[in-house]
Amino acid sequence: MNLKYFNFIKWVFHLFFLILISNLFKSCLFKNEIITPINPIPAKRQINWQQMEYYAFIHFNMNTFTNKEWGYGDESPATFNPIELDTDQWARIIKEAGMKGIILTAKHHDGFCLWPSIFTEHSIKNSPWREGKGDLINELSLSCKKYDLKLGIYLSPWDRNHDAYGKPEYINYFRGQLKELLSNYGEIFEVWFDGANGGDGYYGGANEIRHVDKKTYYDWTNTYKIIRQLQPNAVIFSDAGPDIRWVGNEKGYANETTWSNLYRDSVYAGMPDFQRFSSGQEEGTHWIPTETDVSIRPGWYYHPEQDDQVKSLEKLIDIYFNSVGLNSALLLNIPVDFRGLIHENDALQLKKLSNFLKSTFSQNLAIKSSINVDSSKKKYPIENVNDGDEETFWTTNDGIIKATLKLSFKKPVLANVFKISEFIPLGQRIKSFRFEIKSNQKWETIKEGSTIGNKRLIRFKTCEIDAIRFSILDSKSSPIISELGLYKAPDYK
Ligand code: FUL
Repeated sequence: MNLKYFNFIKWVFHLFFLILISNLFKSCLFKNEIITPINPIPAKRQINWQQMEYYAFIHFNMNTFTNKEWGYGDESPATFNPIELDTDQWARIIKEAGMKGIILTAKHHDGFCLWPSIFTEHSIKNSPWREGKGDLINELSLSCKKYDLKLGIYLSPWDRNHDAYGKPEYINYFRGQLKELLSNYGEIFEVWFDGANGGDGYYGGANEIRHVDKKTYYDWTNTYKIIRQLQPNAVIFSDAGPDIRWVGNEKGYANETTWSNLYRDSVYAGMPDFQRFSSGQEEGTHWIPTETDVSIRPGWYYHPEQDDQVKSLEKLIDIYFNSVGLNSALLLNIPVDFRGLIHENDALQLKKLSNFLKSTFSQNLAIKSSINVDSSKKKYPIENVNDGDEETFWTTNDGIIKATLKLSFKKPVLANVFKISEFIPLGQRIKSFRFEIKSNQKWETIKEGSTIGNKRLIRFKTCEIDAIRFSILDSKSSPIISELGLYKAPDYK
C-alpha cells in the first residue's frame, strides 16, 4: 500500500474516532436534558384539533322546517326549502366570531341528506331548493375555504328513514355515505358521531321500534379505518372517542378535573351512565380529550319561538371559561333558521362574545413581570413560559414534581384573568395546584385546583397585582409548562 493512501485511511479513521468520542461526551453532558413523555400522548391530528379551541356546530336540516328536534324519518323532501340560504353569511359571521371551523349536520336522525347522495332518494336532490340541483355540503366547503375555516361533518349513525336500519345492510349504506362525504368536499377536520342510536322510526314504512346493540352493531373499528384512509388528519368524535370524547353534558361545562386520559375500552358511544367518565381517568391508557357541545339557544335546531332565548353574553363568557378554560374545546351550536341564514339575534351575541374575548386576550400583562422558580432543567428555563411561543416550555429537574412559579411586578398591574398551559405533546401531568395573588402587600389564595392540561383559565375579582404565586403541588412526573398569561377582561355587566 502506498504511504499516501495509508495516511489518508489513518486520517479518516481518526476523524471517525473523534466524532464518536464527541457524541458520547455530548450525550453524557445532556443526559439530564432528555425528557421522557408520560403516556398517553396526543397524535399530531389531536394536537392540531386542540389548538382550534372554539368552533361552530350548525344544526340545520329537515327539523328546521318541521320545527322539531328529532324528525321521525317520514318527512317529505319537498318540505326542505331555504329560500335565502347563504353559506357565505354563516362563514363570515363565524369567522368574525373568532371561531376556527364549522361542523354541519349533513344527516341527522331523520336520515335526510344535505348532499345528493347516490345511495338514497331521501335528500336535497328531491327538494325544491336550487330545483333539486343543490349540494349544501359543497356550498359550505367553498364558503369555509373563502373564509379560512375548517369543515367538519356530523353524520348520524341512527337513521329513522332507512328501511334497513338495524340490519347488517344498513352498515354498508352508512359507510357508503361516509365515503361520499370524505371524498368529495376537500379536507375534513372532524367527523362527529352521535350517541343517540335506535328507537322508533319510519324505517321505510315499517313504523316500528328498532333496537341495536350499541357496542357491536356499527363495527366501529372498520368504519374508523375508512376515515383514517380517506382523511388521515381528521379527528373522530363520539361519546367515547377514539380521538375526542363527549364532555358528558350539553350545558357547556367541562369538569373541574379534566384528564385527557381515558381507559378507552371501558366506554362506548351511547352507553347509559356516560357522565361518570366526564373527568377522564388519571391513569387512562389513551389520549382522548373532551369536546364541550352546547347550543346558543335552548334547542339544537331553530325554533322561531326561541328567538328571544339566545344565551346572554354573561352566560356565553361563563361557558367559554368553563370549556376552553378547563382543558376542553368549545363546540358552540348556532341553529340556522328556515331562511337558511344565521338569525340576527344569534349573530349579535356571537359578536359580543368575540369583542369580549379579543379585548381580554389582546394584551398579556405577564410579560411585564420578572419570573422565577425553584427548579429548572438547564435547557428549559422559566423564561420559556413567558415568551409567547407555545412550542417552548419550562420543566423541573428530574425527580422534582413540585414547584412554585413566582411573577413579580415592579409596578402593580390591574388584572382579573390568569392562564396556564401544560405542554401536552409530552403528556398531561399536573394533578394539583394553588394560585395566589399579592395585592396591597397581602397574599391571598384565589384557587386550589386539580388538572390543567391544554389550558386552565382562572377568573378573579379585578385587583392591582404586585405578585403572583402558582404552586404545582403534585404531578405525575416533572411538570412541563408551555405558556402562562395575565389579562384584564373588560366589564360586561
Ligand atoms: C344529541 C342529538 O340527539 C341531538 O339532536 C343533537 O344532535 C346533539 C348534538 O346530540 O345526541
